Amino acid sequence: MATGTAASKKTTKTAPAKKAGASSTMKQKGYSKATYIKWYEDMLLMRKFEEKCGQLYIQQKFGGFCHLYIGQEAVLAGMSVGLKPTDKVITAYRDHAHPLVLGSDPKRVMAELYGKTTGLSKGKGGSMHMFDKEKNLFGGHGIVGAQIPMGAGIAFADKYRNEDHVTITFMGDGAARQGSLHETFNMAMIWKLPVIFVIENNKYAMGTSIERTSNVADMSKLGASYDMPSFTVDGMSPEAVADAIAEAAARGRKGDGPTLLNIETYRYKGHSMSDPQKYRTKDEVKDYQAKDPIDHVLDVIKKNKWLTDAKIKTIQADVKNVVEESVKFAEESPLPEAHELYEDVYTQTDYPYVRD
Ligand SMILES: Cc1ncc(C[n+]2csc(CCOP(=O)(O)OP(=O)(O)O)c2C)c(N)n1
Ligand SMILES: [Mg+2]
Repeated sequence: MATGTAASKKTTKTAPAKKAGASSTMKQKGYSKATYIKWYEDMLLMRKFEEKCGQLYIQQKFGGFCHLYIGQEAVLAGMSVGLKPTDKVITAYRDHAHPLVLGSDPKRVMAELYGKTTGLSKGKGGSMHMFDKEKNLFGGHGIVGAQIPMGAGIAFADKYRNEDHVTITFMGDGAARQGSLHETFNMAMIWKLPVIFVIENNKYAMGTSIERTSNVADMSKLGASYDMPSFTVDGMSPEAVADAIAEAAARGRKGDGPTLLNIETYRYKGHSMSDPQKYRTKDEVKDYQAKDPIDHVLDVIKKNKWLTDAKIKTIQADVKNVVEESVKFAEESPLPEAHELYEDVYTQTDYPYVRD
């Protein structure tokens, strides 16, 4: 990973509250040809999968909610390099892309959206509840902020068992305003839990901007009163995200405790599928699209002549094919039977309060 072209200079990490373990000048590493190609493939899959989800939702192929990740892909691309596969991931309801980047079968992600038995959560969770135990994905949570204490709990379990894992706990800028964040931050710092709290700061909670809900708009300051190392990261840059997450993970593994990353990103689409987006201008959206992480990564690949145009076209065709196959699989899969409603509810199979 240390070879190849120098990473982009987009990093804007700052340490507003420079405390134990925090460095205000995190160095940006160069990333290899293989990493850039992987980033391109992964981010293209996330983007195309989500575009397809949007189309399918409009066609009423599946119901429930549907929150698309389009625009935020660099956050997960960076994570995939900064963490190990054995590390744990927990997030909110904008969660279709997480299993994709963690290596879950896209067919099972699509089947979950369709509510089919072959889905990641056996069709019982839908869009907001993607879980994959094998890939250490602990959901997919629809209650805003619910995953914040749970992420710390997972990290606590690893610390208690002397396991060398780190838990990354994603939350939105709106979720970061839940009271449980403060209890969690306090305990995570007291116990020096191996957890990375990531605010996926896309500037809005539904239609409400940070400026309308926060007296202090710099969200990295939320860690200050807990002396938690806290940084702001350019979330349109996979390099900056990978650097920040790798450094935070190293801190967690060393026993130095949690890190807060305020990752500044942007969602190009509405909050969910029914959002007229009156709270922002088209120019604001265009400004972020001009910094698109997929375009950036492809640019680096082309400038370094790492892939021929033919090979790039092959990747694009392969991604299209994976998405189409996932739709076919989801459509052809069976719906759950009524009796499945009572299964997987309690881990204790003879739980006394379950009746036929
Ligand atoms: C406890 C709770 N309150 C309110 C809601 C309704 N709600 C769903 S999403 C959302 C906005 C959250 O925004 P943010 O955390 O910034 O995440 P984003 O959608 O931007 O990814 C709200 C208020 C909810 N699901 N749960
Ligand atoms: Mg938000």
